[in-house]
Amino acid sequence: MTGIAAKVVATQPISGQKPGTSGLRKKVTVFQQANYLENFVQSTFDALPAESLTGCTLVVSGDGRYYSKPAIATILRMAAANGVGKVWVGVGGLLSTPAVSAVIRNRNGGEAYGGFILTASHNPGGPHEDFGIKYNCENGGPAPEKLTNTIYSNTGKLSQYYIAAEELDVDLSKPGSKRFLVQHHATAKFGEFVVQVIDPVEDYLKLLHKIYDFGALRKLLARKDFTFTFDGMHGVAGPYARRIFVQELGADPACLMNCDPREDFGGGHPDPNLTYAKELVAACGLGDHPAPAAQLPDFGAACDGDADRNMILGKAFFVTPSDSIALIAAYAQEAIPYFRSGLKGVARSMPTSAALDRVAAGKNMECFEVPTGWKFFGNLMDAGRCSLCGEESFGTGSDHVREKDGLWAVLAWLSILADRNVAHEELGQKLAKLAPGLHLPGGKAKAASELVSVEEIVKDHWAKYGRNFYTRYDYEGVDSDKADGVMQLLVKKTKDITQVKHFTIDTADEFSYTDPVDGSVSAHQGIRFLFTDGSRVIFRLSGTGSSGATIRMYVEQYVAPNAGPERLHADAAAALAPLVDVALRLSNMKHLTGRDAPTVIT
Ligand code: VG1
Ligand code: CO
Repeated sequence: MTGIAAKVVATQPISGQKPGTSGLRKKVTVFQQANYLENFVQSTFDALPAESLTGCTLVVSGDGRYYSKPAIATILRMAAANGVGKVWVGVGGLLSTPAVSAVIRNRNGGEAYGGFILTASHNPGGPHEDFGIKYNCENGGPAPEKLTNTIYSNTGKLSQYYIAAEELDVDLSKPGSKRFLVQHHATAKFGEFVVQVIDPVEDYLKLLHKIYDFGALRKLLARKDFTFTFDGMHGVAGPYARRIFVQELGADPACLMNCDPREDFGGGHPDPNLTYAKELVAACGLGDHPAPAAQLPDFGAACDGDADRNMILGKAFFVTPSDSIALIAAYAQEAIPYFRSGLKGVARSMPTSAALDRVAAGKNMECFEVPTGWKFFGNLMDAGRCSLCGEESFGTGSDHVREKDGLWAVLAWLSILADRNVAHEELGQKLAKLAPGLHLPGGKAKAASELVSVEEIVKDHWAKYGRNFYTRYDYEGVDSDKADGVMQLLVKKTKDITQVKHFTIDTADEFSYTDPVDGSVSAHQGIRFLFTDGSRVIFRLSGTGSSGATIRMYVEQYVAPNAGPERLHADAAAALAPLVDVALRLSNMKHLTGRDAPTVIT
């Protein structure tokens, strides 16, 4: 084998390469600028200890969006010249974000040292849309702020990068292994560099088998009266959905929509929410053009571009992500074998509703409140203090990996449905024998064989814990100066306002988080107004956009179980209208941004 030399390329710092909430995200055209990707990758390698990097195994893959293939080719060449020993790449360059986490943690007994995930997640893809890159560590989770800060500081002083002098000819279309002899820039010695193309689903599926009762899920999907629809939004979730739902659980392939990954996500915005997952939303009987009632599936779900987010729907019924994590926490121990011995604790991001806190209090568990972004959950999970985490932004997950996990969440919900329905049927049969004429709980005369729906399960939860009405308004593409103006005004108001209409402020501040495990402090994590009746209004600027600013406004109001069904089941928009008005007044949103309405409401 003839060796490939390492080339030293002179470069200059490029400004603006600061990783945001979840990696560096920019327009593809920005990533295509000379040295843009190379500078960031070299800055990452330089931030890692040389002794760990040399000879290590890394994972490099992503959601398959436009520009992934050239980026993978470049990263492979740079990894080789930087002394990495082996890289695992998913077939087609595809691995979902949670699957990367699973591969880093578990493949070959946790051989990998880390990985690059190539995705801009829920942002659109294509030549004029977004690309992104994120580094994950040995625990399978996103690099903590300490590391991303070092990477960023490296980008500001970089003068050269190292790359194999030739293209490495690798066939990504099927599993296989290829060896190269590449010069390591630091030692000038030639060493082996292996690229192994792996099945993207295998390691992840193995893990899911340890978590869920596939037999019980198969039974649920086999019921004639249970129908289900999954929307892959043309992201990387598709191949996972096909393998898990169809091959493993026996679902009809017709249940799957948009499950072939495309570089531009079919021109859509691969964000599973009521605005962007239009097709699924309509199929489930919601939105502007709902399908006729008779055709609605009992359960609908979608994932985002990199399959770490999820949306859960019932028949014409939307489960808010904040409720979703609370319900999973409530049912985990009885419905999911992985949690049989109980939960170690739970955590949510600050803007996520406090529905989870109520379950935690009921079960006497620790409940942590962290800043927005999954990287803040990692320490808690590594320290064994937290089993389940959730974000209001359609992110749900557990300590099985260190990323949020869309398909995991869908299986969690199917497990809850399976559990409730088995319990319902058994109870119904017992009752029929012992006391014919008596009805099953729930206040309805329901036959033992009749399906317990998503809506009933959520309403039962509200009846027990109360309901946290919740909404988020996004103002996308706002001029950055105007957005800063809104935030400055709000910071000022935290200090000098105590009353807005009939809402009295209990606490108003900028959220600052001290990590209970390593003591690190993350300040300026959003502006909070907490009212005396338990309702909250929160504002923060998005850290995942690629241009302009996005203001997020989060509004939450709690209604206790004893308020009765009429108030508990009220329309969310109507119930929250007075508080939304308070939030708009506080921020002077219309005047300062010139926006009459948000671009997205979830
Ligand atoms: C958003 C969400 C946040 C989530 C992040 C990454 O960040 O609010 O909860 O962790 O996206 O999700 P921001 O800073 O734009 O509000 V994903 O699916 O992009 O990895
Ligand atoms: Co995502």
